[in-house]
Formats: sequence, C-alpha cells, structure tokens
Amino acid sequence: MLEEGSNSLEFLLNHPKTGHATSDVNAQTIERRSYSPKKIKIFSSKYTLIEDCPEYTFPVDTEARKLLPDIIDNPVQRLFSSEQIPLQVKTQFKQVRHVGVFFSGGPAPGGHNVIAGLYDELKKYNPESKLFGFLHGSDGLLESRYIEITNSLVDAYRNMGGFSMIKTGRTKIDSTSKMESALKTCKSLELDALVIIGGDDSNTNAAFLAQYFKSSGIKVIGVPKTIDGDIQVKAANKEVLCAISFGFHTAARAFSENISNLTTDSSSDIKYWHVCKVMGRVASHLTLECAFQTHANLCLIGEELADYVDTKRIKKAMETGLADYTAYGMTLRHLSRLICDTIVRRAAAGKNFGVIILPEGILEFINEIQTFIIKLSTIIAEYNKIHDTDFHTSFPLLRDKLEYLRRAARDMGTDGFPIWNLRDDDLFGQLPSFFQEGLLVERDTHGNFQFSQVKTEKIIMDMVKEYLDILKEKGKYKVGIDRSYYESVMKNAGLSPDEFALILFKNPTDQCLIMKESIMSRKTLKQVLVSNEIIGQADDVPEPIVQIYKKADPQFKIQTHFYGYDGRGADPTFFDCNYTYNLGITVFHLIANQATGQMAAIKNLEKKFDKWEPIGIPIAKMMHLEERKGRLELVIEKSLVDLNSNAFKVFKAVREQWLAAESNQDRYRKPGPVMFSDRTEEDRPITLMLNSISVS
Ligand code: FBP
Repeated sequence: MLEEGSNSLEFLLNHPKTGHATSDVNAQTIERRSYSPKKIKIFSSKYTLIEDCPEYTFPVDTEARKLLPDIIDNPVQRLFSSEQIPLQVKTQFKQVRHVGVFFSGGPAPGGHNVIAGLYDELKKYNPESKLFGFLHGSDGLLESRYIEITNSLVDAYRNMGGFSMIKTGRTKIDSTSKMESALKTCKSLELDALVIIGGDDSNTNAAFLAQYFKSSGIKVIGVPKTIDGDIQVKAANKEVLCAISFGFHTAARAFSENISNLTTDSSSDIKYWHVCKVMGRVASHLTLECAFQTHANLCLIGEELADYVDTKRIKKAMETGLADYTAYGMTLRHLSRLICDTIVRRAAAGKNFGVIILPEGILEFINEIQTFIIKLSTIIAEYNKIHDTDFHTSFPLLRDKLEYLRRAARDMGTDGFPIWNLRDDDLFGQLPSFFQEGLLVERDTHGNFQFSQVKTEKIIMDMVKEYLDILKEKGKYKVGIDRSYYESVMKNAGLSPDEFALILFKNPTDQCLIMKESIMSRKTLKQVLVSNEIIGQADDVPEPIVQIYKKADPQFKIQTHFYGYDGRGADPTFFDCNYTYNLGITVFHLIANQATGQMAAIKNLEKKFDKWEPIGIPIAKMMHLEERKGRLELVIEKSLVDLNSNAFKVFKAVREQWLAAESNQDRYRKPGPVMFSDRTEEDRPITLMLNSISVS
C-alpha cells in the first residue's frame, strides 16, 4: 500500500518492499550460497597420500592399449591420510599451481560446486595458485578463451545449479591439430593440470588429452558428470567404484516433482493420460528413478524392451517347424500394443486416465528403429567422407534427402549387400515425415544420435491412438462403471439395476461393471434392449441408460510433456551439493599427488557420509569400441540399466501395483520439491539405495 500523500513512482520504486520484491536474490538463494558442504574426513587432515589399489581390475580393450599406451596401465588409486607425510609431498601440495577447468556436454546440477571444491582447496594450500575457467567448454581451451576464477565468482555460484559461470560446449577434441591447440593454451597459461567436468564423451576427451599431454607433465583429470546417470563404474570383482554421476539425483527429483503433480492432476480431472518423456539419451536410469519417486502407472525401461521375446510367436513358429526371428526384440507396433493393453486394463477398472513415463532414448531399444539409425548414419558419414559439403547442407529439405536415399537404394542394390535396400526405403517411406526428419537429424559432434530432437512420444502415442480406435470398434476398450454410481442413477430413474445389469454388463455382479463387447454404439445398445424386450422398436433408450452408456464409452485424450532441460538446470539437492564439492576437493588431491588420466570419484556413495572414499579411476580402462557416425570409435562405455540389479527387480515386482488396474486407489507417491536440507529420509537416489542392499 502506498503511504498517504506519496503516490509518486519514485516513492514506489524506492520503497524497501519494492526493493525486496524485485530483488534478483531471494532467501533460498542466500541460504544456498552460504552453505558450506561437509568434507570427507580425510580432507580435514592437512595432506593426503595416494596408493594403488591392484585389487580392482578391468578387462582392457586392445584398441585402448594401442591408442592410450601411457595411461592404460593406470591403477585405481585411493587417497588416504597419514601421520607421516614425506616432505616432498608437503612441498607438492604447497607449490603454486595453475589449473584449468571446463564444463563439457549438457549441464548437470552441482557442477559449480566441483569448481568451488577445487578452488577452495587450491587456494588453501597456496593463495598464489590460480584457477582458470575455459569458456564454452572445450572451445575455450582450443581458442584460448578463459577467465580467472575469483573468490567472488565462486561465492556467487556455490550450491547453485547450471553451468552458467563459464558455460559449456560439446566440441570433440578429435584431431592432432586440436590436441596441439589445447596443449598450446595449457602451456601458455603454465598449467599444471587440466580438469574436464563432463560425461562419457568428455571423459573420453580427457583420456586422449592425458595421453597427448603425458610428456609435457600437464595432468588431466576427469569428473563424472551427467544427469543421464550412465557413468557407473564397477571393477571386475563387481565392486562399485562410481555408483552414479553427479546431477542425476537432482534431475530425477526435479522431473519427479513435475510428474507427481501430473498424477494429481490426472486423478483429479480424470480425463487425461499424461505422457512424460524423460531425458537420458540412451539409458533409462532417470525413468527408473522417476518410477520409484512417483509410482506413475506405466514406466517403460528401454533396456527391458531390447530383451523382449514374444513367446507366443515362437510357439506358433515352432508348430510349423520354422523359426520366427522377428519374435526377438520389440518393434514399435509391439510397444504400442503393450501401452494399449495398460490403457484398456485401467479403463476397465474405471480409470481412463493415468501417467506414463517414456525414456527419451527408448527408440535405441526398438529393433527396426535402431537399424534405421545405424544405416542412415553410415550413409551420411559415407557421403560426408566422399563429398566436400556435408549431407545436411547438400540436402536441406526432407524431400531431397529422401530422394537421395531412394537413389541409393536403387544404385547400391546392384552390387552385393546394399546398406540401404528397397525394403528399407519402403518401410522408411511409411513413417510420418516428422519422424523421418527426426531419424535423419544430424548426430552430435561425438557421433551420438540426438534423441532429444525426435518427437518419440508423438510417434508412439499416434500408434497407440490408432490401435485404441480399433479396440474401441471391437468393443474391447470400455470404461468400467462403478456399481454404486450405476445403482444410484438407475434407482433415481425408477429402473431396476439388477435387471438391466444382466443385459448391459459382461460382469453384472462385480463392483466395477464393464459393458458387453457387443454394445459398441447407441444403435447396438438399442438392439440389445429391444431384443431383451425392455423397450419396443419405436421407443427411445431410457435416458439413464444412455448416461451409463456414455460413461462407458472411452475418449482417449493425452497431454504430452518433455522433462529434460528443466531438471538439468535445477539447483542441486543436498546430496549433489556435498557429492560435487567433495569431487572438486578430490580433483585437487589427485593433482597434488601427481595423478593423470584418472577420473575423480567417490566410492561408497550409497553408504553414510562418513564412509565416502575419494578415489581416482583409470579412464582408459573404462573404454571400448562403439559405433559412432558409421564407424567404430574408442569411447567410454555407457552404463545401461542392469536388468539383474536390485532396483530393476523390485520395480518389476511392484509395477503391477502402480499400474493399479483395479478399482482400488492409485498408489501415487509425492516426492515433493528438490530439497535443500538434510532433514529428509531420502537423501540420495532411491535406485542407488536399492542397489546397495546386499542380498547374497
Ligand atoms: P551429457 O551426456 O552431456 O551429460 O548430456 C546429456 C543430455 O542432457 C541428454 O540427456 C540429452 O539427450 C542430451 O544431453 C541433450 O543434448 P542437447 O543439450 O544438445 O540438446
């Protein structure tokens, strides 16, 4: 309220309440910025030492041995504190250091705290040391664009989400000239070490740089970042060394809050199926975590679909003495049938609404689509190799791209084994154009297919809608009617509920009544009443029965949502704040102990904080050959959802309850918002907690 006699805009703008209301900073931001994360115990002692852990071994890829000879024999290393610290180590810790750091790939909550932990530790041992932040990811390193990270900059970003401090980028360092530029920048800044905070591809960059920099003495350390949760490291003895990448917990919590709000909306308005596509380029870890957080009705795990075997088809084929190879793996058609089955079952229980979670990378696990993706990227890579311009510049329009493929199918068909044959062309031609365009989308610089650019949910749900129409026509998709509702409508109209139930419903004595399959339209409804001599040919169907019929007749309405970029930008949970700050400190201690080619990690994340152990994991040993842009490349292996893990087994055992295809209550769970407090029973990912249960 304006004070009496003072209605000028100036007064309003200068009023403290206006200042408070329009401030860029609110109380939560202030609280976040001022929070000092807990430190792992050994970091409270002045120095640490490093020791090799030969008990952790890995199968080594021969290509990795060939390309990364100087770091391939790195062991897992453990940091520890000791009463006796050699003088040389003390000197190493206290020396003036220049360290460079950059973010790489998609943002993940907690990245700023890695920098904060590293910065604090660097300055603690020598205030003269400097931390340089390369701008826009590896581009900053290659083009020598950087800032010096200062106290006030770090303070502004402590415990805050995103990578805004120095931004990020996705450029791959994949040529000798780029390596040389990187080295030149590092030398010009007299760097002692370079730190790459990134996902699987960025840590792949880190390994190649560590190899290239080896003789220069500049150390390279990676940090496991990605909301996708697909950097998980287990040694050959199955011991978990890195249970999860940072950012995963926060993103899953942020998505889950939104999805859970949709479960509330859906069960209030009871008219929509909310279809939520959740990020995670390939692996379905985020979907699985969101499933536990929200208990949504149907959560699809891509990795499970890949393992799908259609036993009915196999049996049928065996009867004819043949093998049906199409019975192995899931097709888009299969998948849409599976979703329809869920929808039909819930509808029969009176619930023509619900929430579905689809992983962003689900298409990676669908046979025919995966084949298209590999074939198309091989053709595009081949084209780019031969021609001076790239495929997408040469054929900017979909029409032209399709024409090129058609020609390829015809021409290649003449010599032996064509990559793109007439059958491919025919099948591809049957896909809707938005989907064709999606599958032809350019791969990212690392050769990953960009699933986030494809309207996966649309293609799947369009097929679902089509099939539901068929099921509706066949009278198989009906909404169950609650018996008490039915009885009250009939009694109010003076009609006998029991007499009509026998005629209308296939389960006349149940609590949730399902109209007979033969009653598919108002016409067939009338015929049933006429043939049962309830009404005459000239009579109208009684209004209450029309009302019941309408209620049983399903309308399939969906709302689609994509959760990805929002959760990537969320402020980190307490878990991610503490995890990342300690990762930053670990990075410094690895550098001070002369490590290179290692990924900083915290072992025992699933245990209580006092059991957390800082380690270095040899990146080169995590690598394998993978198809990228039509050829095999040495990259870090993505970790997919393990169908034998505790988390997946539990999910499989309880998902029928979450589907709730019965007239009982739904089992939705409210995870609440991302919390910045340790007063919570769930202080780390649920999947992580489940996987840590020993069931031996
Ligand atoms: P990173 O692997 O770099 O962490 O990125 C993960 C991710 O967020 C995926 O979940 C998503 O598919 C992709 O990035 C989106 O990429 P872009 O930011 O280029 O749209």
